Amino acid sequence: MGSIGAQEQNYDVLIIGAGLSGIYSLHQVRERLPSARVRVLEAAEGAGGTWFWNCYPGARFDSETISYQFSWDKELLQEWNWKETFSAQPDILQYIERVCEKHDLYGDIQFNTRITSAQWQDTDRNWLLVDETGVQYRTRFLITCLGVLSNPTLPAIAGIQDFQGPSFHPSRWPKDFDMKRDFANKRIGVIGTGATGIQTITETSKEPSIKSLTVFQRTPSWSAPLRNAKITTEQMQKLKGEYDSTFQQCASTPTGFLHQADPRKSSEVSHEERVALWEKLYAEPGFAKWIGTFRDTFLDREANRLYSEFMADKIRQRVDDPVLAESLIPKNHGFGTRRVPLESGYFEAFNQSNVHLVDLQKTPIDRITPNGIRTTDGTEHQLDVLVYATGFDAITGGFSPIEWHGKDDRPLLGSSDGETGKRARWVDHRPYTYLGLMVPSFPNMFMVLGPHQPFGNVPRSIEHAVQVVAQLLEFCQNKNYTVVEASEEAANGWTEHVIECGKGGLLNEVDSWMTGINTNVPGKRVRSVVRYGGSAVEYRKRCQQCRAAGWSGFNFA
Ligand code: NA7
Repeated sequence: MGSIGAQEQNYDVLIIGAGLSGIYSLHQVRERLPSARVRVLEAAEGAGGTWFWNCYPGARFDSETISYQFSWDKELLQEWNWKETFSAQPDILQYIERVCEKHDLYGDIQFNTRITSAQWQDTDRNWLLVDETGVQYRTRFLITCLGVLSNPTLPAIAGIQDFQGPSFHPSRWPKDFDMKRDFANKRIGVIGTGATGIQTITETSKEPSIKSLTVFQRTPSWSAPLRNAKITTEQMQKLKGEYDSTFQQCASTPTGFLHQADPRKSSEVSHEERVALWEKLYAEPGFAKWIGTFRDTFLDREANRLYSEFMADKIRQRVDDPVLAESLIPKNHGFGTRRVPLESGYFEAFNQSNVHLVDLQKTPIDRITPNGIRTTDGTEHQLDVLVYATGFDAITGGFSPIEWHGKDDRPLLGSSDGETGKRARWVDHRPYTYLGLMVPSFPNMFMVLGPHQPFGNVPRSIEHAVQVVAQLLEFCQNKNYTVVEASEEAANGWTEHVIECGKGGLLNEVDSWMTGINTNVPGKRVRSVVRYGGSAVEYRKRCQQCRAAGWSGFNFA
């Protein structure tokens, strides 16, 4: 690949982020463009992205480990022994560190480097990046590996700065945390009951030395059993022998998971047959109960209502106090229309005398005080520690901490009621992309797991996106192209297609991070289609067609 300058801070390819996307991008760039000067810039002090940051108690995969690891290193697949069906965060991080060591990736990853601005330089045909200390980096090509859930958001609640005890967002959990030492005899409060809150709450509730745990719930979640188990040596050997078929199976399903929907509609079968399938799924580990149910469950309101009622009864059976059980059952959205958090004893935690639920629909938070949380009924819930499991500025939000200037100085993000909104490519966080890989006006800037890509089984989506980006870079190198940019026509077509794919899906009719909502972020209060709702198989086919047609939809110079 041609050199772009003599100074040390000049690169051919820069990658932002050293999570799974970033480290595999580095590996692919090295493989396909061996002479390229490539570097990963990472804000954290270690690799792993999501799995580096989210070290809160209870953090673990709720997708099957076996299908949720990298598939590209066959040697490592045979070497690595997983301990559990759903791996815990420390084990995942250890695995990622092993990937980096084995492939000697650390030499090209620069940690503690937080990029704050990225500007396209039309004259030089490169990107100028600046980090928070003012150091500049120039690169011909830029691969953003920013993560879908990397920008944590604290709740927009009055008095948050007043709380005197320790407080943290789970994705910024103290690295030296020790549950026995730090939570012993403490009154702990958790705001938020999404997947993160549910893992944190369940794990914390199991610690016998805590004084109390108070859960502040605005919207209950349709949580269901994870059913984790240890993997024995014999089981691991067997799993290793099946990896080819495991990944083939993932490649054949719409979500990239091993599970797929039952081909029948719920209306086609009797009540007994429906319940038989639901009971079977409920007893299975992982997302079987979300993805494996009747195919109309997330398209047809009545089908969804029936399944939701079945799931509501399961919650009722697990919570001793019937009034409390009703508070824990979602009423404003159906099962699986938001991401289903999987748990290991979450509902039973509320049967403990030291675990309390504050239903914020009945008594909203008035403010955070120095000693706890005051609700609108005047009660002050006394707390020693406060956990804000209040989610992320998801998907487009990963791009927010960087000030983007594309071609003609166009911003990436802007609000419709501000000056920037007039020119921004993603007005009010509504994505506009081609294949979720590039944005017009942002030449040479690629996205791995950007908006408009399928998210399902994340490592499967990452591997595919990274390979497409690396192939496109290889194409540029072979043809001596120094600029590649998605055309407006292609981006219009793709954005329309993504919106079309989302129609009729119940998931797109519910507020959640998957529909672009975050009530704590101004400009994220209106739903938008942020992820590709078609099947991952279809997505890959479309990328393949684009490539086969000489990368149609991209302009080269
Ligand atoms: P989520 O799923 O976005 O959940 C955030 C939770 O925090 C949710 O229960 C919110 O209630 C609650 N929340 C947010 N802001 C507030 C305020 N201001 N007051 C009270 N409650 C609030 O984030 P997670 O981190 O749990 O999970 C994100 C993904 O990570 C997950 O889907 C997995 O893929 C991994 P709300 O529902 O908005 O009423």
